[in-house]
Amino acid sequence: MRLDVITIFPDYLAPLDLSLIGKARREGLIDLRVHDLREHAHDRHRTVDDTPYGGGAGMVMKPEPWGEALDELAASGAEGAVPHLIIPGPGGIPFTQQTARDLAQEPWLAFACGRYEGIDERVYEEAAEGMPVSVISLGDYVLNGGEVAVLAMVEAIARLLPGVIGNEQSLVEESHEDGLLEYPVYTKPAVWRGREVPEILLSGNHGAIAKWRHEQRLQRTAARRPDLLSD
Ligand code: JCK
Repeated sequence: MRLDVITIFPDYLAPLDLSLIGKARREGLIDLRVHDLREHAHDRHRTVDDTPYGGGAGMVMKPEPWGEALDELAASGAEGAVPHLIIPGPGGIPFTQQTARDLAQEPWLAFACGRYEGIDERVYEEAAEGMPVSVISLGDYVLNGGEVAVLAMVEAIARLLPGVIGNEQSLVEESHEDGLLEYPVYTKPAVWRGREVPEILLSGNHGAIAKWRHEQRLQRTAARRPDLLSD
């Protein structure tokens, strides 16, 4: 999968060099390219923002650098190919595991990271004439820009790609998704600071362990996420 990220803070994406995503990049499983929007701002101060028409607080990202950056991006692929453009925004549709699964099927994704109060609306309109565009929110809280959302979305998507996670069994277990939270997990030592691992897990009785884990998941979901049990 090819992934492009356009941002005024390329260094914000540095964590994507690390861990399993970094390894997948080095192995060529994902082709992730980060671009500096300011390379498309051509005035002396490489300006990317301006005051909002109609007034109001803060600044808005100017359309021209975005237009040039997206034109160049679309022209960089194979003949006729365009990316699915994801624009993180607090007013987008919610990003869920299903969104990650859907986007993991795409050959080419691009992420446009806004800052300030967001991007001039005409950029969305024009981009949508040449490529699929989705405005997606990481969740119901306010961030300062799209970069942190892109880190989360890229990690959630990339780990679903073949070969990115070493332990394929982890994904197999996840795919048995039934909308419940996970059961608690334990490792050695069997007693730590006087706290014992639940005896059932040491019993070797796999049927009883599966039953206990399911009960734990139900209890946990009722306590922490009752909304998931409503139906
Ligand atoms: C992209 C700029 C900052 C801050 C205006 C918003 C009422 C607009 C996001 N889950 C998420 N939260 N925040 C973002 C996100 C924030 C961004 C940008 C994504 C670009 N900002 C900003 C405040 C406002 N208020 C609520 C008015 C933008 C995602 N994904």
